[in-house]
Amino acid sequence: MKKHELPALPYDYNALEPHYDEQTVRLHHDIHHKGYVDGLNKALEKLAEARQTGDFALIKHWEREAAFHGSGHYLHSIFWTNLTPNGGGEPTGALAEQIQQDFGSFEAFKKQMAAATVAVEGSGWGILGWDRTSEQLVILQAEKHQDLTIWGVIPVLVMDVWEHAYYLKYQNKRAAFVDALWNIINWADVSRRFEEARAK
Ligand code: MN3
Repeated sequence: MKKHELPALPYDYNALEPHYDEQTVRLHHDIHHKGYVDGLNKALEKLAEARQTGDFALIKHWEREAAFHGSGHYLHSIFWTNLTPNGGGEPTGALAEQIQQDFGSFEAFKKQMAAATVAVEGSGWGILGWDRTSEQLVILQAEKHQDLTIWGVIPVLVMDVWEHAYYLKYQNKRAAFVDALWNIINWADVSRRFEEARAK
């Protein structure tokens, strides 16, 4: 069976300073993200075992574990590449045009994205995604990693607001962390994900 692996960071642990501090990035990637990869592999192993033995007594538990850890792993994999030391500013090209069309302006999009992300109840994410059904960009909140999704939406820009993502440096100031993220957004990556999502 195929094993999921923790992807390496595409930059050094301290590359996103001062907006995102080295200690948090190190813990976030090496401990938290790795935990989701390990949790997903374990859940998939247990489901394979259940198929072999025919004992599905714990099916709800392992399906839930697979959804939780799998969504955690996938969203973190997008999160790291959504960021870059040379980031910030505004997107260009097709993504910029689509944001203009679907949100009115980049400023209006940014305000809604930040407000939605800051207001996530408990642990979760702000997500900009491509909705293949309506063929437009939408902003979602995800509680934990997997709740409140719209099936068919492909995430292109994700903002992690679990406390582990910012607490060492920003304590309870989630809005300040979201504010800082805009300085390190990798719009080239977001644009690439958008173009790929739209082409599918
Ligand atoms: Mn996280």
